[in-house]
Amino acid sequence: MSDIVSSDKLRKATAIAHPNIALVKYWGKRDEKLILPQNGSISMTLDKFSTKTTVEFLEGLEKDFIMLNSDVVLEGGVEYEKIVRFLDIVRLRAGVVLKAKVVSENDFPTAAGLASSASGFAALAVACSTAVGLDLDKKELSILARQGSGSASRSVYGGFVEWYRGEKEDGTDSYAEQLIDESGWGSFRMIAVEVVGEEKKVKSRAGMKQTVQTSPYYQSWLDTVDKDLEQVRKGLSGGNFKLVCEVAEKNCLKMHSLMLTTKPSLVYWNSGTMNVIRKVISMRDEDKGTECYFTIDAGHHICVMCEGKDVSNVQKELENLEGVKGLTICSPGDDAKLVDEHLF
Ligand code: 2P0
Repeated sequence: MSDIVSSDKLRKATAIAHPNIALVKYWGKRDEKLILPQNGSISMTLDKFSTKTTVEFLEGLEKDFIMLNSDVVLEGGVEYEKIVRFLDIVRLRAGVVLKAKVVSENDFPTAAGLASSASGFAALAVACSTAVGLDLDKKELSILARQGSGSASRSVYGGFVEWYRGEKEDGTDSYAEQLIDESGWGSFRMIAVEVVGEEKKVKSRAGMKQTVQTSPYYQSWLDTVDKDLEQVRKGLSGGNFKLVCEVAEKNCLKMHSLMLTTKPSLVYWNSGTMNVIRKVISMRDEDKGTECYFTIDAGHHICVMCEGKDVSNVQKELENLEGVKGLTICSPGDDAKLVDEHLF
């Protein structure tokens, strides 16, 4: 696809996007290059964290200049190449050859266990497409963000979001759409629990590839995930907290079963993660128990879902657990959007 733009459309642009946590997970690709998933997924966008990114395509730059978090200038390596590859997709589409200056800041530490690639590539897609003079709608932005990182396709939207698997080989039907906006279920809380421990050794991209190739349970995952999506969609549209979270927790456990049965095994949890899991289950199972559930991505950190009325109770139980470093209470966040204040 090519939408050649004239050079007077070039401008400096800045965007903000929030990370998301999946209720039904994405784990495995059917196309590595276009980043097409093996299955659809549903997530909640988190209000408390964000990535802000400024992009400008400039004369006189010999290579793309990329700076992250105020002081890290990427000079090469995997992260640099990932971003340059993404800029190349945008340049090709716009018919622009100029190199870009990209400055990006997260207001959350990578150690908080949230995938910065989701908010990172969603913010980059919005800022970069605007800076180069492309006028993309939300669907096109989601498709573009997806090509940076799969989960970024969902962070284009706020609230609760579904990313479709799609069937086409060119990926034009694999994009995200909003199911409910951020005000549609304002009492839903996702408590991001930071757990003490070392950074993960196997990143999601490599891990999910190994799983597709080696886990004997991968076909069972694919056979059951559509039912999970249907149930979560039903729970979200009917405001059924228990249904959404029961399915989300089971879906997370299924994904971790895939990880455990990957060769070599992907064991992301540690003792702190287990302490939170056990506490959530025991709080729920007590007489007049608190309605709370967990979900975990590819790491040792964990998120706990509850309703606004139960937050202080859940917080009290979790904050002093061994291995827990900190809690951030998140509500549904909003769409990725342009802002006026630039980073340079
Ligand atoms: C998700 N994760 O649905 C799942 C659950 C982690 C566990 O999406 O290779 O950084 O860039 O498409 O999006 C993390 O994977 O991977 C992820 P790429 P991404 O949120």
